Amino acid sequence: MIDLYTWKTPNGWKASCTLEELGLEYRVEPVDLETGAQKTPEFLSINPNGRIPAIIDRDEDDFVVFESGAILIHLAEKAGKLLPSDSRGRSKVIQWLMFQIGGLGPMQGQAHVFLRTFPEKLPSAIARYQNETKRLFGVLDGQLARSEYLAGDFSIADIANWSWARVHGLAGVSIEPFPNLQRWIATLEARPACARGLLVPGPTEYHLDNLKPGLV
Ligand SMILES: N[C@@H](CCC(=O)N[C@@H](CS)C(=O)NCC(=O)O)C(=O)O
Repeated sequence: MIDLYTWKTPNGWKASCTLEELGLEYRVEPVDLETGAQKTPEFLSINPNGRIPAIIDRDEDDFVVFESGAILIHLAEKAGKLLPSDSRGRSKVIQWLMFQIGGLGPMQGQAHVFLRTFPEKLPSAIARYQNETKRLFGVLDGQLARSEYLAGDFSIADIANWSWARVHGLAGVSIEPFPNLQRWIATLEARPACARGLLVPGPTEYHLDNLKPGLV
């Protein structure tokens, strides 16, 4: 049994969609970012970084994992799925997972913040992060022109990047120039397990006219 601490955001969906895809049993502990639940002493004792997601693996002496990439690897290894065991196959998946964690997530997240929630409108900051997000979408599109999924078979790398790319509109970056990215987003949206994961811990309230500061 896994306890999943999460909220309705791309990094949260990475964990919930992975759990659904793997068919692992889990319990949801909502961490309402809008009330600051992620900064309470109780949650900071689970994730000292005060961000979601985090898990507690009850089958492994209550082993705690924070950082979404580490969570996805832990879950994939636990289930023996979505991460190859041979060293090169595994490396390819981890490369594209790191691409999301170190690149797409931070850049797209900042594009969203500077575009929609930052108190000042700074055109140069907005352009910087939107351009970088667009460049990274181009990298994904190029890879997806060569293969159906990012790293061989469907994997945790796909779930991680898709969780962000699907909400490109929040960052104001169009995917219109990227047909392979569009095709792959549609493929993942159609997976029943991914669709279930997107409803954890509840239906999303992401409407472009109803965005709260700093939650991505
Ligand atoms: N590097 C972290 C980033 C986690 C993260 O930024 N989570 C956001 C939600 S998508 C969050 O908890 N934001 C609340 C806050 O910053 O207080 C990971 O990949 O787990």
